[in-house]
Amino acid sequence: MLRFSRQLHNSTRLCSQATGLKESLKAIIPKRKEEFLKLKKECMGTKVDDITIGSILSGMRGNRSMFWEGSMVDAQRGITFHGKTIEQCQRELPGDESGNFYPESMLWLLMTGEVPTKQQTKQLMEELAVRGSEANFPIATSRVIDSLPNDMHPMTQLAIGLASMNKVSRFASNYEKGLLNKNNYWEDTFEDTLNLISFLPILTGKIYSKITNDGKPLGKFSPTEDWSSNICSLMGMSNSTYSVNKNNFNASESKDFLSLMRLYTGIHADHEGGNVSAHTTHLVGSALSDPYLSYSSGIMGLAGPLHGLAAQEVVRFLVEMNGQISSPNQPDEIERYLWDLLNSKRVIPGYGHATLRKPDPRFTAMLKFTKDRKSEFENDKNVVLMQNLSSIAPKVLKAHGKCQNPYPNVDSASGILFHHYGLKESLFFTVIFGCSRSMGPLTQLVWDRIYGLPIERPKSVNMETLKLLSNSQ
Ligand code: AMX
Repeated sequence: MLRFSRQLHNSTRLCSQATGLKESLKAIIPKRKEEFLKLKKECMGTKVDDITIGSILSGMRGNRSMFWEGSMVDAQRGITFHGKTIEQCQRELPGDESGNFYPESMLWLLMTGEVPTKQQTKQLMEELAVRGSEANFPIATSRVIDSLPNDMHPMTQLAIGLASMNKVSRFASNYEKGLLNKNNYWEDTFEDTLNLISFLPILTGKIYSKITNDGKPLGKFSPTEDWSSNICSLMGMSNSTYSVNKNNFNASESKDFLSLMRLYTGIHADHEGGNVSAHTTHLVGSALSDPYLSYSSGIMGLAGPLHGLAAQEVVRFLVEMNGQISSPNQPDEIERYLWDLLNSKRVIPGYGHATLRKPDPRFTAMLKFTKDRKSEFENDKNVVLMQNLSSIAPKVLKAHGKCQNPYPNVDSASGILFHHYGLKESLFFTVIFGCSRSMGPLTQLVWDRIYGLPIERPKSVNMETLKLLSNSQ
C-alpha cells in the first residue's frame, strides 16, 4: 500500500490553491480554449457525417455527434486515453510496484492530457484522501444510505447516495447565490468533481457493508492511503481487516486484490462519450445540473443490463459451465457447451462488442494480470475456464457466423477475478465500475464548462417526417 508521509499529508489543505492538478489545468486552459474558439469560429459549417434514417432508428450507432476529449475507441486499436493505449499508460503513468498505473495518474491524464510526474500523482492522492476523509464526507449522505433497505440494489444505493451529495455541491450553492458566471462555472465544477471522486471510497464501503454486514463498517478510511487502498480497506479487503470478516483470505492475496482494484479502476475510467453512462452524465450536465446530479444519472444508466451489468452475467455463465463439463481443460466439451448455447438462441456472455473488432485491450490487460500470477490462479477452475475460453469461443463464434466481433470484451474477465478474491456479491461489481467511470465523464464535464458548451437539444422526428423524408429521395 502507498502511505503518504505525515509531512506531505499535513501540508495539503482542502482548498483549491494547494492542488497541483488545478494549477496545471489552469495553465493549459487558455491555449486549449483559444483552439476551441478558433475551430468554432472557422469551421461551424463543415460537414462531418450524413445522418440516415437507419442511424436514427438504430441507436445513433456511429453518428459522430458528440465532443469528447479524454478517450477514443477505435475498432482495431480499442481504447486510447489522450492517444495512449493501455500498454503505453502502463509504461508511462506513475504506478505501483506490480506495474499498474494509479487511477489518480489516469485522472490527471484525463483532466490535462499530460502525463503527471510521480510527485504530482502523489500530491493528487493526498488531495483526494484529504477531501474524502470521514470528517468531510457529507453527513446527509451517510444518513440517507443508513436509511435504505440493506437489500436494495447496490447501484440504486450508489445513485441515491451520489444525488444526495448535491446538498454539498459548491456549483449548485454558488449558482443559486448568483455568484457564478460562464467564465467561472468550471472552477466549482472542478471542485465538486474532485470531491465526488474522493467521496467514493467511503460511499462504496458503506454500500458494501450494507449488503454484506448489516451496515456495520468493514474497515476504516485512512487519510494516509491512496484512493484504491481506501476502497479496498472500506470493503474489508485490506490486510488488517479482511480475515476478520471473511475466512478465506490472506495478506498476500489482499495485496493482489489491491493491484486488481488499481488495474480495474484505471482501465475502466473512460470509454469515449457515446456509451450510456458517459453520454447521460454529459447530457444532464449540459442543463448545468451539478456534477453529483449529473453523475448520479450516469450511474442509473450504468446499472442497465446492456451496459454495466455484463460482468456479473459472465460469472454466472462460467460457474454454470464448470458445473457441467468435466474440466476447464477439455476444449471439446467447452466447444459442445458453446454450440448448445448458441443453438438455443442465447449469446456467449463476455464476447462481442458494438464498436470493437479485435480483442478488447482491457481484457488483454486483465488476462495478463492472471498470467503474471500463474500460481495464484492455476487452481481456480473458473479463471482457467475464462483463460481457455478466450481462444475457443472466437473460433466457435466465427464458425457460427453471426456476430461482427467474435473476441472477448472486458467483462469476460473482470467479474471472475473479483470472484476469485472473495468478492462474490456479483450485483456489487458494477459499483466498482461506477467508482472508476466517474473519472472520464466528470473530467469531460469540467471541460464542457471551460469551453462553454450549450445545453444539448437534438431535434426529434416522428413517423410522418421519416415517411416524407424517405419519399423525397
Ligand atoms: N454470442 C452469440 N451471438 C452474438 C454475440 C455473442 N457473444 N455477440 C453478437 N451476437 C449476435 C447478435 O445477437 C446478433 O444476432 P441477431 O442478428 O440475431 O440479432 C449478431 O450477432 C450481430 O450482432 P453484432 O452486430 O455483432 O453485435 P451488436 O453490436 O448488436 O451487440 C453486444 C454487441 C456486446 C451487445 C453483443 O456482442 C452481445 O450481446 N454480447 C454478449 C453480451 C456481452 O458480452 N455484453 C458486454 C458488452 C461489453 C460492454 O459494453 N460492457
